[in-house]
Amino acid sequence: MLPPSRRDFVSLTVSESGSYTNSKQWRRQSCWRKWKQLSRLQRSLILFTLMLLLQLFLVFLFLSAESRLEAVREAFRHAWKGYKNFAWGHDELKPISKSYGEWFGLGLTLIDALDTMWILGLEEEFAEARQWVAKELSFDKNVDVNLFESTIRILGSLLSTYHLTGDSLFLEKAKDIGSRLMPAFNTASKIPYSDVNIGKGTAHPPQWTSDSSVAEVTSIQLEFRELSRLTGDPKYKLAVMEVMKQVHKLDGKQDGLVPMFINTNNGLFTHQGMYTLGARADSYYEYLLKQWIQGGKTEKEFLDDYLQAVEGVKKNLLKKSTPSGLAFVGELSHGHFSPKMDHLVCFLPGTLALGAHYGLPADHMELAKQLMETCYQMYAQMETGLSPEIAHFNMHEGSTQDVDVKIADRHNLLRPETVESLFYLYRFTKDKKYQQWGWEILQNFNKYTRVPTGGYTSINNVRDPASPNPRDKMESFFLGETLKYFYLLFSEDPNLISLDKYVFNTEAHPLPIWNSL
Ligand code: DMJ
Repeated sequence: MLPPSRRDFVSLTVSESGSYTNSKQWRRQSCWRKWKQLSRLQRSLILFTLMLLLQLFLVFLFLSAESRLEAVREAFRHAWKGYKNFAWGHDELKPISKSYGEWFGLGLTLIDALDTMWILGLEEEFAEARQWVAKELSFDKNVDVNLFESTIRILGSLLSTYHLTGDSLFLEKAKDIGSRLMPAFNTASKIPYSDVNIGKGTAHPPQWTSDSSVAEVTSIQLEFRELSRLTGDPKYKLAVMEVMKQVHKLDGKQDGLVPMFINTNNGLFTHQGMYTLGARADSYYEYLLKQWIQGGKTEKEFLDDYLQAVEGVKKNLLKKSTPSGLAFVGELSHGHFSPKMDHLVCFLPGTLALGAHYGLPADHMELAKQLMETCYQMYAQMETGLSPEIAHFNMHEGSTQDVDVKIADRHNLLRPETVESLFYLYRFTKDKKYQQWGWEILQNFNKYTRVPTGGYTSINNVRDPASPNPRDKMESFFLGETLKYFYLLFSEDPNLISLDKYVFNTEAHPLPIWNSL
């Protein structure tokens, strides 16, 4: 029995509103009293145990983050092993046939992966790749390259690697490829051709058309603008800004949404009336926001066009699926809505979240979260847990599943967009579910696309776990983007490529934000 002065009692106080409010307060006082009744030894023991549990919890968190980071490094090493053994210095690994494929003949995978190796801390692999760049890489070759692909993968990676390492080798190579790509802009309209011969200095459109794709001509700006800043030569920036100036003023947009093609002779949109956030338009929207960020938020036309486009998406392309009500972004063709969404569109949650981080309306973040869930479901609802290239969402009442996949769309090319968006969403919200979703996806890549002798392969059928049917190709963006974004997603360090200092190009190569230097 307690002495009278220490006996527990309940003191009730009436709040201003007249209700009794102190049961919590009472519990707190009672705990405090019990605590004071303990001996010093008992208190020390309890404190010690609590501290121990806290430390164990922190160690557990650290180890689970560390083991996920290590799993990404291991995946990279495995991919690199295949590339090194069977495709060294060539564009792409064919892991099943243990050979390689050429696209431009410029060691595309090796170059695309440079900054990933640096970020993952793979020093040995980086050193041997640097050696190859120093000794073997030559752009003085009679080859046709695609302006957009070589800008985002080669120029982008060289610039990024230069910034991360401070090694002037990469800047010299960036200047070389950058200047060799410039003939693409010698067109009647100044809208660049799709292809350039970097040895001959000639350029041309594809054989079947004089059009270029809108995404391609409007997603080379971050790289060429940065090249001008670094070299002090304005010609690169002027060329790409001219494209943006023209596209900004062009007729044929719908609520800020752009058609998919533009003619290099007259500079007008072609195939008008078709709007998508997928192939051939996707990174136009991404680069509007990112140029505004790169330039220190001063170039208002980019922001205006971006904000208008987001409204355009909401008004024309955003719908909900049945039965689960997943928000998705479809396509519009001459006023007819199609519930088709490319996996490529999954860059959008990340871009919207990045905009919200930079002060754009909070509802962009809400939309980002909804679309993120949808992109995750495009993986989770498949039998392999891997997304198809294209999903069709059901909208009619009574449908029992949200996502349908046409037979021709069942492939997975190891694309990065969903992992990219998961990275942004995790950085900004710290919600662990995004890391967990990414972890599931990485495990499914390991289960269905990893080739035992080295490398990962695209697959033909995400709906058949028993027979996913390998395509025998490892795209360079798997190393350049997908694995890099996995690593950044699992990292708890917000300063590992801080989003206040860097902006990622559309191939995941971080470039500096100018006013943050
Ligand atoms: C990459 O080359 C880039 O991310 C581009 O913007 C879209 N296609 C691939 C990845 O899917």
